[in-house]
Amino acid sequence: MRRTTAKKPRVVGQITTHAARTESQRAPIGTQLRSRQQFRNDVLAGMRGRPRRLQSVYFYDDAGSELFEQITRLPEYYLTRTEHAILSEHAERIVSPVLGQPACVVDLGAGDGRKTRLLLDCLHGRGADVRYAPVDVSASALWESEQRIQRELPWLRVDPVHDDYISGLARVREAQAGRKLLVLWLGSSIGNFTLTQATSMLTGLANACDPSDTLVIGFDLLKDPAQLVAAYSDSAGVTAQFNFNLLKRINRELGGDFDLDEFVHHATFVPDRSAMESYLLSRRRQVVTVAGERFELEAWEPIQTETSYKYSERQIEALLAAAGLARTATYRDKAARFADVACRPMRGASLS
Ligand code: AVI
Repeated sequence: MRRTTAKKPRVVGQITTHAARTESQRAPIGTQLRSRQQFRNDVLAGMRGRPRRLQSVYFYDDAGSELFEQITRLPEYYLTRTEHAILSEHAERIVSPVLGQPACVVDLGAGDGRKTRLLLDCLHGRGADVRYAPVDVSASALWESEQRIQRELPWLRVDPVHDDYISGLARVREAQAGRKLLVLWLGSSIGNFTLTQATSMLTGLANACDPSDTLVIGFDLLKDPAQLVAAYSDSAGVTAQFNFNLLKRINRELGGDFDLDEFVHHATFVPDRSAMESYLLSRRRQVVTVAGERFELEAWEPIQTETSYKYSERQIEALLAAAGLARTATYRDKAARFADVACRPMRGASLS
């Protein structure tokens, strides 16, 4: 469970203000702090549109974060397990670019930290002088990852950064001068970004790094749609609960009156978008009210709640090139379900 109680994290960096954000609808998921007002505006705008859409960034309140942790342990949700196995098998090679001089592992959205720990343990085992900088817009998530990692790896110096990913990384780069960075953006988080968002995020990360730093990005790969649909429509119904939690949150925080029994969770693969798309379908014709505004839904009308893009090799290549990143290594599982791709900023870099 995410804790909300108090000991304040020792934090480098600053909170990005809401006022500074003017293009919230188009800003990348997970890269900004969002107020209640912003939540209300985004939900109302999304419900007025056709097709109706709710942004998946709003899944992650305390209950949603807990449900996501449960999803990562489901038999059908192969992503987390597979990436963990890849990192475990290739840890030595993955950390090798930062060996031989002081290093800092930067974690963009740490999650429960199990995967990052593998790499930190490996660096420690090789006698590396390493620090750890988790970056997150959520103060409670940051506090939790700091506490957890300090408990598990008491030897480690942790320098948390409360900020969005791009400016957080730039602050780490400055604060950790003289250290090579190993920047981790794991878990297929990039899959919840459109191609445009992913390109601008990676470009921003590339520009925030030195050419000698290394980024490792976790991509979920294109595969048999049957496996994909099972992963997003699990038999225990946890992903459905995760999806419904968004309606609960709207009811609680925005005075909504969604009747959860009147909606169905639906996840489908869309080949021409290389994406899994998740929906809530209205079982019947009904009127729902959010923040005093009425919405008339037809029977079986969809509300889209999430897109999870899946990548081919060619798409990864094109994305990295567009962002000014050069691939230095690719680590895959045997069944080619998932890939962790290591890369470096191209500007003036020698890729030795
Ligand atoms: C966080 N993100 C990468 C997950 C995904 O696979 O798109 C969120 C998720 N949605 C349903 N299950 C997991």
